[in-house]
Amino acid sequence: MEIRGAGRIARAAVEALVSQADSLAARDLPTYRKGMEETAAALLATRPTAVSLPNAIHLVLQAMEDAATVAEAREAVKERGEAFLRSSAEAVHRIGEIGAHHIRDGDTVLTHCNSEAALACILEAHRLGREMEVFATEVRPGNQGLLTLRTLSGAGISTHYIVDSAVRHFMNRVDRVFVGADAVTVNGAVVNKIGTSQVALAAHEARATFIVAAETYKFAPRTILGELIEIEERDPGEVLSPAEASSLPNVRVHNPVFDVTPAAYVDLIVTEKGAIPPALAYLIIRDYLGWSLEEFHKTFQIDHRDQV
Ligand code: RI2
Repeated sequence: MEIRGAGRIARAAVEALVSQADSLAARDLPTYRKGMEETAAALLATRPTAVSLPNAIHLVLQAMEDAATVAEAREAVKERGEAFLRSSAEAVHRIGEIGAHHIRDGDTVLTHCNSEAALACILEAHRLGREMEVFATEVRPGNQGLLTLRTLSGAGISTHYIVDSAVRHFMNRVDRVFVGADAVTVNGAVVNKIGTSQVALAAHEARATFIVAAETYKFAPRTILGELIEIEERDPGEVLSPAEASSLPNVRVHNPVFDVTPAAYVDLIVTEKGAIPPALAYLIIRDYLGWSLEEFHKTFQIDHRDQV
């Protein structure tokens, strides 16, 4: 929880890989590869939901594939890692530029949680001189809404702070909802901070446009195979203090930190490659992440009959 936001999590993991690539001592290439893979496994185990993490790690480790020596592998990982860090920052910038087109002068925008990509759209619209008001939610139990408030207030944007359960109450005043994503599945469903799906339902009912800002590496290739995104459950103590909980022996506290918004409630996904309807998620996975169903079959030697 020290590092918030799916994009920042991926960048922190890549920075760790680059640093490990530099310092890992190994006599031969297989030992070096094994050491890097162990590092990757440790990083992957930190957060189960944000698919930006495995996507970024996979991309960087793949760079070692053609290396013939330890020195070549080390250089390749560093180069690929640094390229990822640059392109990831550029992606957020580009998403901001594209997303800002969807905010009109006079709009009221609502955002939930603290997404760098979603905020980039709001900040860019503000920079372009669009008059707007923003509603930002509290985001129980982690209170990431406070981070959002600091960014918005710091930029001089007029902001209303509301508890999560007040979203529907205010939704009739909202024109656009902007949220980020921890993962986007092949069918365009969006996995994001808990409460996002309720925001989407309220937006749908009130006919407010629901826009997701997500870099292409937030799209989840393995969902092509029907794999589900694991929803992280965090410590119940974040919701109810252990002292309170111990006085309530018949109560079980649940703390899922992400939820799934079906594609039907998503109007647009703004990526650095352009804004797409959720139905085009497969194209992002195939064309920008390089994974197609055919590739999965080749890589994992999956028999078509097993897919039925
Ligand atoms: P960016 C965050 O989750 C929030 O769910 C946010 O909407 C999403 O990541 C995307 O954030 P967490 O990883 O990558 O902080 O756009 O739990 O910053």
